[in-house]
Amino acid sequence: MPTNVTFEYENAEKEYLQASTFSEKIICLKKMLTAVPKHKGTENLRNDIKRRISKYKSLVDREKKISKSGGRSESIKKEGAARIVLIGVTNSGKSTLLSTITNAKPLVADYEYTTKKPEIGTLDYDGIILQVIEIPAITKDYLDKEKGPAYMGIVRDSDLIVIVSKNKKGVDLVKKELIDAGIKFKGILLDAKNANSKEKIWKKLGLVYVYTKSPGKEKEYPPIALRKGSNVKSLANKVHRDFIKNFDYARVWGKGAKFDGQRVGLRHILKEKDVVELHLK
Ligand SMILES: Nc1nc2c(ncn2[C@@H]2O[C@H](COP(=O)(O)OP(=O)(O)OP(=O)(O)O)[C@@H](O)[C@H]2O)c(=O)[nH]1
Ligand SMILES: [Mg+2]
Repeated sequence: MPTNVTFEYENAEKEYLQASTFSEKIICLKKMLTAVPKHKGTENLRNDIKRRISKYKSLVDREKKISKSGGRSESIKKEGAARIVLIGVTNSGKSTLLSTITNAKPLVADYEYTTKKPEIGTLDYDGIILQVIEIPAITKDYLDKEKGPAYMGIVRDSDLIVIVSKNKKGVDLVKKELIDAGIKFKGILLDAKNANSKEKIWKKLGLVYVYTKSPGKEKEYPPIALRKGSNVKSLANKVHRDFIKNFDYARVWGKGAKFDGQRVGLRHILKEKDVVELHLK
C-alpha cells in the first residue's frame, strides 16, 4: 500500500476491516477505490481493490443461492453459555485440543485434512457448559472453497476464536484469512499441548460464574454464567423474570462481598464464584 494514502482512504479501509457482511465490504471497497487517486503509482492498489470487489460479489451471489436452497446447511445451534471456535491450518492440533478439553472424540491423525466437517464438543467449566467447534483446516483463499463462507460464518458467530498453532507461519495464514472474511481477531493462540487451555479460554471469554442459594440451604449447582461486571439485577433476571419485580434484597458471600452474607441491592456488582441468596418480598 502506498504510504501517502488519504485520510478518507484510511477511514474506508478501517470500515472495510470491520465490516461483518460481504455486502458491507463491497461498499467499503468502493469507497476505498474512489479515495485512491488515479495514476501509474496506484495501479496495483486499484487493481487489488477491484479484484476484492469482484470476489465479494461472487460470495454475495453464493450466499443468495445458499439461502434460496433452504438456508445454511452448516448452521449449528448454539448451546451453553458461549461458543468457542478452534481454527488453524491443517495438522495444527485442533482435534487434539478439542478432544482434551471437551467430550468430543474427533479423529486425530498425522495426515493432512483429517477433519472434513465441523466437530462439536461440550466443555464443562466448573459446571458452566461451553460449546466448542473445530472447523476444517484453514487454507489460503479459504473463502473461495466450497464450504469456506459457511465455515467462516460459524467463526463469525462465535464468542471466542482460538487459533491453534504449532508455529507463527500457521498463525499468520489464519489471521490473513480472517481479515479477508471481515472478522476481527480478538481471540487467543493456543497449542494443543497447552496445559491450561480451559482456564485461558474461560478468562478470555469475559464471563464470571456465580452460585445461587436459598436461605438456610447449600449453594446450588450448576452455577450461572454472567458477563464480567454484571450486577445482582442481571443474575435475578437470569434466574427468573419475576424476581426483579418481587426483589427485596440479596446476601452475598465471596470476593464480591465486604463480609460474609453482606446485604446488597440490585446494583451490587458480583465477582467470580460469589454465592448469592436472593430474598423476595
Ligand atoms: N509435536 C506435536 N504434535 C502434535 C501436537 N498437537 C497435535 N499433534 C499431532 O499432530 C497431528 C495432527 O493433529 P490433529 O489434532 O489431528 O490436527 P488438526 O489440526 O485437527 O488437523 P486436521 O484436522 O487434519 O486439519 C497428530 O499426529 C497429532 O498427534 C503438538 O502440540 N505437538
Ligand atoms: Mg482435525
